[in-house]
Amino acid sequence: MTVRPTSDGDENRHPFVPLQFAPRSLEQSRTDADAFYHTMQARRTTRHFSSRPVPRDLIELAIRTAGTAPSGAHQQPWTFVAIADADLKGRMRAAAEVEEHAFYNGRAPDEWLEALAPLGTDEVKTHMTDAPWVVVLFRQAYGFRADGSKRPYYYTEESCGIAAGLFIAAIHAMGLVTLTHTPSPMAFLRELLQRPVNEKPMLVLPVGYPAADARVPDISRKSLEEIAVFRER
Ligand code: IYR
Repeated sequence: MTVRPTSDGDENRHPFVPLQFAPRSLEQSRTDADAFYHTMQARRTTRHFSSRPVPRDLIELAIRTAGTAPSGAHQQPWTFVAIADADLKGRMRAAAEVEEHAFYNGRAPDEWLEALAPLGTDEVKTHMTDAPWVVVLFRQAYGFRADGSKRPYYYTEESCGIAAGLFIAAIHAMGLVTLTHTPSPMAFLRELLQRPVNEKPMLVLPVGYPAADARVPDISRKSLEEIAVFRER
């Protein structure tokens, strides 16, 4: 395929530069893909964190990695707030536990609680105070123009979902653990963390080392046959 020459006069377009692409053999691709798959297959979500500190530069790297995600119109509609302040983590935990208490005691439909029962989740959020870092992903539902009016952002949920996945992969690849926690509702996070009105809290990600006695449910992942359909002719 040949590349269409870019027309002059399209002043809004970014300049285009050659793609940096390092070709590799099929054999190398298979080796690399297999290694990455095995790395990711070993990832587990745990609710049991050690208080062992994690230096800030590792959290910065995970956020930089998340920030490589593709996004609608390249608007990069995410803000990661990384909290190590024990007092603030304590206030976040207390507020989350208020909401979660209501969730587990009447707000959630029975069918939802039945779906969660095998995983042993509950309203006690020790991970919010045990983990040395709690990272909150805020989705920028829209932006602002220079005159302060609202500017639409596109596919912000998809974009932030992809960024969250890359963050989780980066944390795992550096030998740390994280948990995707979704206090419901979580609007209290915007107030506690003093974020602007266009930022909607989306995910709470405690990050750290697992506790020495960390446990995980004995569950398996769906097979390739269960999650994929190929149509080759
Ligand atoms: N938000 C609650 C409940 C919860 C919901 C689902 I779906 C989970 O997979 C796990 C928990 C909580 O964070 O405990």
